[in-house]
Amino acid sequence: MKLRIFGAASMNEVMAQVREQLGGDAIILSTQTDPDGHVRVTAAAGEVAGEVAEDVAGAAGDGNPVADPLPIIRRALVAHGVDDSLGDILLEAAHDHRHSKMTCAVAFAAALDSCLTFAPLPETPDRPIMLVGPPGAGKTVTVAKLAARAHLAGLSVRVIGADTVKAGGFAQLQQLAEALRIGLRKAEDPEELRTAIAGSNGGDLVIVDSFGVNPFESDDIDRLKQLLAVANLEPVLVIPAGLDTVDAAEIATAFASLGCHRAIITRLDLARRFGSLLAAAHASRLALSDVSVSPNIGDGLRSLNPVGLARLLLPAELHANTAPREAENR
Ligand SMILES: Nc1nc2c(ncn2[C@@H]2O[C@H](COP(=O)(O)OP(=O)(O)OP(=O)(O)O)[C@@H](O)[C@H]2O)c(=O)[nH]1
Ligand SMILES: [Mg+2]
Repeated sequence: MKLRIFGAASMNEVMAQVREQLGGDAIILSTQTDPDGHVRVTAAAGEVAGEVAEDVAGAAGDGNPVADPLPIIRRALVAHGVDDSLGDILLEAAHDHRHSKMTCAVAFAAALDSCLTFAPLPETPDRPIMLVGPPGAGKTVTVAKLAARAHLAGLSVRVIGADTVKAGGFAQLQQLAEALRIGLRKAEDPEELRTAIAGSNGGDLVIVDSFGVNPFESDDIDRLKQLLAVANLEPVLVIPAGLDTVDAAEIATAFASLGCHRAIITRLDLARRFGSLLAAAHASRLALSDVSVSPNIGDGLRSLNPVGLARLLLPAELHANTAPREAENR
């Protein structure tokens, strides 16, 4: 999703720019006419659909437009333990994006959008995905959630358990696979993984569960590299909220150097400060993908977008008629 601000001498001209650059389905968040007649429009890219569009519409209606959202955003950043250097970058971006008739959530979302990347997992990725991450991050539960989500959407799902380290790791997946009648295979080593992936051709979604990796241990990294080398896989980092900010940034950066482009954040329900999430995404340049807010497989995952993240970070009282947990769940 992209939030963009357009400006021109007339509304017609500005809307032509919006249509040209964001397409006919663009969502208009706010319009403003300056005293000199110059028109400014804030719009979100048209392909945002469903819950993202609801988020955008909701945030545009969150509270009243504030004359200066920066003090509120600054307080939120401090409360979440965002360090000064990243805080300054976000505040500067918010400063560039603010204008009247914009609610605090939308101004903050625009700043987050310009400093971080958001890329939800596609429903049917063009290559198998392998969830990777530190021990206990929530990889296996997230594999189960992704598989359940795809299965419920009527897609064909193949799961491959390649965690040969944790006793009971495969049994965890087996229970789910049996309940949903999802195809599950075990891969004890890289060669078996290669065979399992080759045998999964034709599935809409192929997901591999991997073992916990300490990214600061060269043996762990070598073993993960061997798994990643067997096929054209997309490794997706699974990292929990609530870590120390610097640790989270270093862990995410280490996994980015192993080929990850996206991160799924788990245990959002167990954390109250999300500075580490911002630090990890900014330092590693990983795109924020989905978030997990519960250990229950049925509770699934929610894709994260700039507006959802802004609402998560801002004080709940700014979300008129929106309970804090609901805001986080979007
Ligand atoms: N509260 C909460 N708990 C979670 C969430 N995701 C996972 N968990 C719990 O975190 C623990 C570890 O989850 P796993 O999926 O086994 O983690 P893993 O990364 O596969 O662990 P290893 O295979 O040992 O590396 C379990 O108790 C899960 O129920 C979440 O979003 N919220
Ligand atoms: Mg596991």
